[in-house]
This record gives sequence, structure tokens and C-alpha cells, in this order.
Amino acid sequence: MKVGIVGLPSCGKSTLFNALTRGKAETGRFGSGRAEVNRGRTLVPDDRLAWLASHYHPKKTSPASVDFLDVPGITPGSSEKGSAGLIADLRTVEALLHVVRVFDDAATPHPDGSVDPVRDAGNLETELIFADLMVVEKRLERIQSDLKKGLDKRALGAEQELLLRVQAALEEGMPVRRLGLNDEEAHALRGYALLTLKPMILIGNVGEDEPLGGTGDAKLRAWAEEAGMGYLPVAAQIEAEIAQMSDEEARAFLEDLGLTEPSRDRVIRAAFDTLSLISFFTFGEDECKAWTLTRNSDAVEAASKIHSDIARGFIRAEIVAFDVFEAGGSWNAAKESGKHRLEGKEYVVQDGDCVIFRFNV
Ligand SMILES: Nc1nc2c(ncn2[C@@H]2O[C@H](COP(=O)(O)OP(=O)(O)OP(=O)(O)O)[C@@H](O)[C@H]2O)c(=O)[nH]1
Ligand SMILES: [Mg+2]
Repeated sequence: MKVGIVGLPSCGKSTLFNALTRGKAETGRFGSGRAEVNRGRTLVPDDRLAWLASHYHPKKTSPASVDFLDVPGITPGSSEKGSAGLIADLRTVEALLHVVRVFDDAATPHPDGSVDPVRDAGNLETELIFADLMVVEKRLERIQSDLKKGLDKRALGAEQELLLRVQAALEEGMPVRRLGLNDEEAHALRGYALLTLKPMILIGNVGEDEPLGGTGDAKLRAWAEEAGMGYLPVAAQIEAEIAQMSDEEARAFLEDLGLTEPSRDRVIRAAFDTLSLISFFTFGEDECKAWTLTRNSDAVEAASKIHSDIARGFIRAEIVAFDVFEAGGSWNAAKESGKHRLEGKEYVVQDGDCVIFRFNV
């Protein structure tokens, strides 16, 4: 999974990136003129995988991972610089974290002179809408000229009609994700990688005075709810410091605050939820591995994550739900209890399924 971090300048994107990836990207360099992109990978924490590994002692344990992309601040007019640069980078991600500055700190002057989370969130949304509008307008011009040339009228006509609807929404300031497109329409737009069609989670970057794991800014939360987005308050600065601690130190630090996990884990879970992702597991003495799958995928789609041969030669899947596996203490115990299942191609894989694929190539 690939997730992009966006926001206005100096709102704390790189600080959040460091908190999420335990990275050391440079922060606080607004105005340095260097438009550099930071990339990092985070392993997805999963107690279930940890249990499987403690059971099998495999040579290798492979958690799922999330790739984060941190781009420079988007300023009014960023989108006009065209497809080059950061907007183009963002088109490749599956979901966006939109960071909004909530913290107040005289040491970091706000580019607009005052801290106003709702204003900022709206301003960034407007920039993303502009960026999408440019893509849509360009394509509409192209379609028009192709239609004049007498090219494939039916397909082009359908595309034009859809794009005109999208254009009208964007012109009214509505992100495409709120247009209520059906699956087919969303699929038809995939090639344009519209930014406002991507699932988005709002991150309120709250200050040190807000308790970690607190509720964040109420107005910003209401704004997010209104826009149909998830909202998570994160104290990016402190979380970035925690991310640099050893696991032991971090645990003790969080425990003192009455917390069980760093924000990193909450953000990753929110990204999984927003994208409707689930995990299934393969296991054994060689490797225990967590696989990421879109909810409602069938057994063949799950198999194809592992290898196209397994999907092609799929016979059946042997499945034990993780909870049953853990409660019984072993695969064989699950088998004997009758809670072990044989499933065919159409089986819809569930979060936490432990799977052995039977296939023939
Ligand atoms: N007090 C406080 N300062 C913060 C917090 N988060 C970020 N900062 C500071 O704000 C400044 C900007 O943070 P960055 O993480 O570089 O912000 P950015 O969004 O990546 O900035 P650009 O990439 O330049 O747009 C830095 O000096 C950070 O130390 C916070 O939660 N509290
Ligand atoms: Mg930055």
C-alpha cells in the first residue's frame, strides 16, 4: 500500500513522516527552495503474525508494509505548475493523509500569519480540486478534438458525459470522492488518478499541550466528518521523538502516559480501514507472512497475491480463522475441532484467515 502525505507548508508533514517511518527526514526548512520528496516504509504491526511466528519459529517473518511519500508543502498555485513535480508524484498513491496544523508555536510562524485549522484544510482541498480540474479540462479538450475528427463516438461520448459531471462538481468546489460515483464510473476515471477521488484521512497535528491520544481540534473534526473523512489527532513532534527511541524506551514512555501504542499504529489501522483492506496469513517453519487484500476478494484473488501459478492452478483453500487457530493452540487442534474448512474459488476471504492453498500446475 502506498500512502501520500499532503498539507500546506510547515504543517508538520515531514515530522509526521518521521513518526510513521521512524525516519530522519529534514524538517523545518520551509522556504529553502528545495522540493525534495521523502520516501519510507513502515512494517504493519500485527499481534496475530507475532503469535504465528512464536508458534512456528520460522526462518523468516514477513509483516505487511506501507510505503509513505512525503512531498513539499502545497501552496496556492502549486497545481498550476502543472503535472511536473509533487502533484505528479502524488498521483501514484492509493490514499492520502492530509496534515493540518493545529499546534501553536511562535518558533514556527504560520505562512498565513495565524493558526486556523479549518481554513487551512479548506485551502488545501481547494488546491487539490484545482489540480484535478486541470486534468479533467485537458482531457475534455482532447475528447472534443477527437470527436471532431470522427473518432470512436460512443466511447468518447460516454467518457465526455462523465467528465462533464466531474468538471461541474469540481467547479463547485466539490471533491470527486463526494460525487457518489458508482464502481463502474470510478473505474472509468482510474487512468486520471484524480487526487480528490483518493480516500483521504485528515490528521490534526496537535501540539505538545494536547494529551497524546486525545480528541484533537473539535472544529477540524467536525469539518472532516462533514466531508466524510476520518479524523485522527496526532502530536507529530512528540511521536517523531518516540519513533527514535528503542522499542523498550518507547513502551515505557507510552505506558507512563497510559497508552498502549504509538500513533503510528493508529494511523496505519485507519489507512487499512479507509482502503477496506484486510490481512490474511500464510504460515510454516520457513516463513510466516501477512498479506494485504481488499475486502470482499475471493480465494483466487488472495492466491494471486502470492503467485499467479497458485491462482491459475487453484484447487481449494484450507482455512482456519486466526482466533480458532490461537484458541486451539495448533493447526491440528483446529482440524480436530471441526473448525477447519475447505473452501473453493468463490470463498470470500476474511480478515485473519490462516490459509494453505492447494493448487496444481
Ligand atoms: N511545536 C510543534 N512544532 C512542530 C510540530 N510539528 C512540526 N513542528 C515544527 O514545525 C516545523 C515544520 O515542520 P515540518 O515537519 O518540516 O513541516 P512540513 O509540513 O514538512 O514543511 P514543508 O515540507 O516545508 O512544507 C518544524 O520546525 C517542526 O519542528 C508540533 O507538533 N509541535
Ligand atoms: Mg516537509
